[in-house]
Amino acid sequence: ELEYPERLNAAVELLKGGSPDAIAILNDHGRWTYADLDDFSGRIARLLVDEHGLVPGNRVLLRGPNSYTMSAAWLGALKAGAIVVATMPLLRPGEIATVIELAEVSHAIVDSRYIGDFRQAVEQTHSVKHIIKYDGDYGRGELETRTAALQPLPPVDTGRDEPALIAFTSGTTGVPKGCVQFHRDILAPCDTFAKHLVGPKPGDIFMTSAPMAFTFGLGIALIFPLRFGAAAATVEQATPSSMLDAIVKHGVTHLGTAPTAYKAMLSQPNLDAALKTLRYCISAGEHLPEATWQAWKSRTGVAITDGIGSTEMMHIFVSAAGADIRPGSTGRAVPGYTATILDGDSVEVAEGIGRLAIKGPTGCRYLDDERQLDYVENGWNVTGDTYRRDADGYFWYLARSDDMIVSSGYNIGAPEVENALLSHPAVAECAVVGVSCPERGQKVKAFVVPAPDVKVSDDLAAELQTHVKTQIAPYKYPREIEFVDALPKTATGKLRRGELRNR
Ligand code: 3SK
Repeated sequence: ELEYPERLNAAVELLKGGSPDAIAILNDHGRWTYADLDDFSGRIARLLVDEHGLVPGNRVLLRGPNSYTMSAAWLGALKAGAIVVATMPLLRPGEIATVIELAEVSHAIVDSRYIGDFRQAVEQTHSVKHIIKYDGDYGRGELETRTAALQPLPPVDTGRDEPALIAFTSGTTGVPKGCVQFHRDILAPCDTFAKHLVGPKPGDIFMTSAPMAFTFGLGIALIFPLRFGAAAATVEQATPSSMLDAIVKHGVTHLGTAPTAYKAMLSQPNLDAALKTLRYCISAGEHLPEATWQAWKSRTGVAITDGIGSTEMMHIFVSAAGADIRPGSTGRAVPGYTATILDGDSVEVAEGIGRLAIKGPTGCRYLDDERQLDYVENGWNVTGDTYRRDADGYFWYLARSDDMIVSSGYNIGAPEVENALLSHPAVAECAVVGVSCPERGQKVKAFVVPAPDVKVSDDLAAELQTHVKTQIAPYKYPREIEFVDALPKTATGKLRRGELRNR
């Protein structure tokens, strides 16, 4: 049982994790202590409240890559009593507009390099009244200059059961779902997964390729290191090579990224240099193939801690570390969580195959969305993954239970790609599925029925791919397109997606 006081502000608790003069965040632009982060986040809170009329419960959208300023804005919004709505940097205007509408965003703090898409989204919506720009970590933006002379705001007295974060996850129906996380939910993954499986301590330096808008990234880039007095190195453009360079440059000890990135890093020339400091690796976001785990272990000596989590549950709930690892298995329930397997009738299966279901200190709380009834069954959070549990309580991944495509760690809802394709005049009908792919785990494949009189060609396929990239985040585009005369349907007209997947 995790016990938190009734009055709790997660930002305040996190900033207590390290001594004031210890480094909290570092990157190519500088190194900042816990005292710096406390001070800057307090001044941001002051700006929001005194000059932008923010009142507790207002939603503050954050937009930009991981950085010191983004971290300070995240903590500052919480100190001001606001609810953070972080957005994945790759989202397109239409997708940002949906988030703004669903979360009823009133204030936004946006990296100036991402302002164009954001302004287009604001034009399509009505709630955003205050936009404050910042300038990466160069320190020259409006946020930095306007806060320079302000006194930090004393943090607002929030409750442990009051919302602190709305984290969005793509939905299978194409409409994203906002997962509401309370102040206590921000601390819970620190005090379960991070405490028991990772054990961060002062002097450790964490780094991730995942944006803070993805709760996996938030854990590694901010809340885990802060809770335990460690530091986070931030990278803006995380490619396998740039991550390894950053590990060398900043002395990173703990890395969190997706299986595809671990695989890609194995063939980078700068891997050896990174191994001088790197000693703890966390993988999540998609299934870690045993071959990748073995290859990484034999090349680097580091046993990757694999884990499965969800945006709904805030972070990882099944995992194993060190001597507990059984290669190929995701692990066991993280201390504090209970994990089980449910059969089709929602009955628990002691050993065997079924839907992975979880109970614990965090749980799904969708923002006004009836899909809550699909995720929570008799108090169990049903993740949508099919697993096998063995006699020792280890969970072995088999497949996604729904139509979500997981490609290179990104969750991609098939219907949102279909919607984007259908907005092109050459497409009459289409269906999108995930097909197995050695590099990405799964890749997005589209079956397209062309509109009458449209000639199919490789050029048309390329045009459709480009079109999708302009409609939704580019990583969601179909890497393979097959033109077909008709789609397989049931007697009642429902698409037989399974048949397409198996083609
Ligand atoms: O995909 C995962 O396994 C995950 C892990 C931590 C936090 C969020 C997610 C979706």
